Amino acid sequence: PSFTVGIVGATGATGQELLRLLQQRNFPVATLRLFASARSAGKTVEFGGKTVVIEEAKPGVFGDVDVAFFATEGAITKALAPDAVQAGCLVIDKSSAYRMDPAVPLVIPEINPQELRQHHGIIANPNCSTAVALMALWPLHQAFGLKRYLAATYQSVSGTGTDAIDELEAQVRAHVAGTPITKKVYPYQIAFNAIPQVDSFGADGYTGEETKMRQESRRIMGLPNLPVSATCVRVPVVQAHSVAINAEFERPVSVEAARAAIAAFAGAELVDDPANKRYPTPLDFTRQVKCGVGRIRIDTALENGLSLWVSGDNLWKGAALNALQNAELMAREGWLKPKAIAAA
Ligand code: 11C
Repeated sequence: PSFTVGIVGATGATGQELLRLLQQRNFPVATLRLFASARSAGKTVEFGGKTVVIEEAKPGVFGDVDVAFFATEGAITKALAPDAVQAGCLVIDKSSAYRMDPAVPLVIPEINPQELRQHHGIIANPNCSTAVALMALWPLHQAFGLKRYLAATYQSVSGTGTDAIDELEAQVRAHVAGTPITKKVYPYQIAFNAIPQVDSFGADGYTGEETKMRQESRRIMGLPNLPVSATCVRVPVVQAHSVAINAEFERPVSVEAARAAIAAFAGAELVDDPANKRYPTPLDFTRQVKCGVGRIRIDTALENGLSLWVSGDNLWKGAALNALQNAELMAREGWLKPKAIAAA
């Protein structure tokens, strides 16, 4: 079957990648409906040789939509998703709005696909840093039993959105031209810098992003007490996040067995040949389906520990791709049906 597909937040960084992926991966789209803020309504987008006019995202627009990808901030999802669900539309949300709601499955299809069956109209997708980290940690957990992990992220500016990409580029240009550098999106200059703050601070001193990594890792891997401590850092990279991970396991580890586990996992590509300077970088893993894992070595400070590095596209596996993979799996399994067929 083919579907009436909606994208809410069609003009944003994730929405744009979703449009690219829908075409590239041949998702069965019968009709495409694009929604964005009133500001973008009326603009047009080319999709599959047709011109699609962007409509204002507002209640009442989901009547004939089978599946809507929400590529928006949590507040917008919260305001519109209940209306879409009411209209019988499956909501696949990339925001943080429903990730910790026990009634909403939070799914990475390579890890917990079975949970897609237990939805009540909304499927949540993980935070981008969590998704990228778990593409390395899940196969290692399968191999050795994950006990705890520590992480430091190197997050690209596209995680913040298109304004942040523009800000980085403008600051680089100003630097080269010798003109004053201005900032609006981030509290500090991002060009030629690193900012150890992603999202706002909680009472415990951790940022929202760091807390999400802990909570979402636990939920997706089904390890409710897993100790996780992260430091999330914004770096002047446009697309693809990287994470340096130190992980401790229940059972003895070896670099060879870890490499074999990563190489055998569908969500990861092993790039680990230090003698030849081969390891993943964000540029190499921009717009790639898999996340790159390398620099695997025995951790010198942890028991049964591994140190490693992973780079993966925050807008793909961290957002649009994971959302689409969830929809693809549901369509393949017959868990997602066009409304007309479902009603017959
Ligand atoms: C960033 N991870 O890179 C954020 C963006 O919870 O979906 C996405 C926030 C989220 O800034």
